[in-house]
Amino acid sequence: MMTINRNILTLDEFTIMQLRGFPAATGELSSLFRDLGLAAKRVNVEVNKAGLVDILGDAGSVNVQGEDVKKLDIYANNQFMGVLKHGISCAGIGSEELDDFVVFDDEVSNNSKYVVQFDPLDGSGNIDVNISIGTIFSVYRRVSEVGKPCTKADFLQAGNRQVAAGYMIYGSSTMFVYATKLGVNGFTLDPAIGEFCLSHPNIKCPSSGNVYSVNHGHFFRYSEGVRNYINACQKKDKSNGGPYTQRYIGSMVADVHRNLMKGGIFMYPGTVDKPLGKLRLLYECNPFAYIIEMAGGRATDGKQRIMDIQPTFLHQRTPFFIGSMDMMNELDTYITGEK
Ligand code: P6P
Repeated sequence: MMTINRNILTLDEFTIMQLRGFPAATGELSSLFRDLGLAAKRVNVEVNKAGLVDILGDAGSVNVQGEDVKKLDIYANNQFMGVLKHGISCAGIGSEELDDFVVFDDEVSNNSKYVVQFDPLDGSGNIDVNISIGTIFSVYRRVSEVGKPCTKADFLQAGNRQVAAGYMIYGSSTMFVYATKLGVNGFTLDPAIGEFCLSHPNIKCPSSGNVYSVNHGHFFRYSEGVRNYINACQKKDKSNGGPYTQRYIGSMVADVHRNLMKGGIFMYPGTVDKPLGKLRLLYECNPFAYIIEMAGGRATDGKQRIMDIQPTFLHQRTPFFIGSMDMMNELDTYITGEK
């Protein structure tokens, strides 16, 4: 682990310092994080004033998910796509807001090493009621030949091939949290200087916690194993790691961020009518799965490691369970029927 001996270390300084130990590093990944940080600052400005200007409310359109699209979704999508297209590191993107992958196909982009999948503004249904929302991203090294346009194969890699992943949370403060094989680090935006500053170095997810996050409204549509685990959570007391608290904001970035920092489990199970659940594999589940594993936790679809799922299309969904190692291991015993 790198020794931090500065009062303020900005995102740019940190990423450069981290990669100093890798002579082969070209600086493209540092540049990618700088691009993402710039877009996040721009989105943050609009999120912070969403109630003041007519950026709120439906844009009158419906996205590929069939969901009403808020104007901020479109704005955020365009900001992230713009900085990545005009940067030096990204050959193409996949976005929740776009029907298909986007190959940038210009001379600089075709010579870029990475592709990025992102959900530009997750939890956007909460924009109108001022609940924390976020951006989620996932970075892959392309498998296609550099120098040519990237291909679908670049975007349909399993999550275990991610080289980085992260999220921004636009909440009481705005944070940029990202993971690489070197660990998970959190940066808080200092509005006074317009920089993301290292505030949470070397984040580790507590091996257990007492928070469980799930939408109880779907309870009777979950599998028996999941229902049994939820019942067990409600019966916890001091004798077995409880009592537990149920916390569910309806904004995954906020729920998972809290559980990452304090310990806990977040569940978006499949249901009898929607066996694959709601959350998308490529740009919601894989990134958080990478982050939680780098922080010492686990993420599964109830049967297998999320990052081992071979994607088949951009918007595919998966049941999603993520959190502290011990809590995830206990969940398994209910899903497999041991308990
Ligand atoms: P439900 C937001 O729309 C989102 O994708 C996640 O951020 C959130 O955790 C989930 O959906 C909430 O879904 O069905 O519980 O309202």
